[in-house]
Amino acid sequence: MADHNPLGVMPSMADDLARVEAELGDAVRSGDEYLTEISSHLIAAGGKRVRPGFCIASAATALTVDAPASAAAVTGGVAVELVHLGSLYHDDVMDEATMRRTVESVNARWGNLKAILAGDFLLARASELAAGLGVEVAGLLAATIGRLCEGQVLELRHAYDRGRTEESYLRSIDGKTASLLASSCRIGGIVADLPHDHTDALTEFGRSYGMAFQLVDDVLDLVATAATLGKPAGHDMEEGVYTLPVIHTLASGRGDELATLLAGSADGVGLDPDARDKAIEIVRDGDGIDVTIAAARAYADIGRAALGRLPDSPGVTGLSAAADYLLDNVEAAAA
Ligand code: GRG
Repeated sequence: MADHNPLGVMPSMADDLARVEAELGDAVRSGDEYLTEISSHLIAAGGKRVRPGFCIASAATALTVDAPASAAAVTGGVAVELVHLGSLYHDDVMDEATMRRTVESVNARWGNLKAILAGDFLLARASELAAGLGVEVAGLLAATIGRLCEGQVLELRHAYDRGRTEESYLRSIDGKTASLLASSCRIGGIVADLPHDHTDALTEFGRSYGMAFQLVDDVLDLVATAATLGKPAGHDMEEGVYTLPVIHTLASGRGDELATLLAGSADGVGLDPDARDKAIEIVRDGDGIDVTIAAARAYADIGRAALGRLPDSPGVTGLSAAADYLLDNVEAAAA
């Protein structure tokens, strides 16, 4: 795990995540070498491994001292990362993305059909691993894949919709992002055989953190530099995905001005770079960014309160540090 990763406060985490890497490689090995190559592409490209880290840290809340993760916690982490990867493969096909994790996207390299099939293969391998962890984990992971689809379909239904509501936006990010972080924590709790109230508290932490995570991601899309993002700022607006800062600005005094700019874009056409930069300027000038960071902070607070229902442990310290880091990072970027 990279040095800046807050779960690094847990001494055993680096070794645990090295085990996750090895198991990820094993999980995507197929009898067909070509499929193995396509399915390994984004694993080799890196990624923060937040979801396996959360699964392992959640399982570690069962212990008061630092210790290597159990085999089941590592396998749970691999299963949730494989679902995340499968969703990235499919998401990049939908967005016609050319880059992911700083490398060429799978669809750009091998085409949409193979990217979809390799994404399916990743989900299949995730399901197989989850089944090995028991019926409850298998059922939970399957339900979570369904939640990702629901969140994504809701987002697609409101593409280019200048009347997209905050409620609809929050429901979408709950499904497409928060549900998998919630399940990553819950699976850690289940495999560690934690009492139900502890598993529920971890699930609530994961969901709240996931909401904050997506809100932060959506702010960064508007305030970070193109170099940091690996794509121009304002990409979501270009794609017709109107996130909370934009929804808030559309309802403000400069809403009509922004709506007129956005009306120049339509599915398949997009905003031209001048209109995009002007739209970013309008959103940054208003308080939509601050309102969104405040919403992220409120979710992080709910998550930390949920952790407060657990006894102190290295796992709780790691998860809490992750919530602090998320907010510190976006506040610095938006300053
Ligand atoms: C087939 C499971 C499946 C889903 C289909 C495509 C889709 C429905 C859902 C899209 C879900 C999606 C891509 C949500 C965005 C989540 C998100 C914030 C991704 C970025 O996560 P990071 O920052 O990425 O953890 P790394 O690369 O670090 O892992």
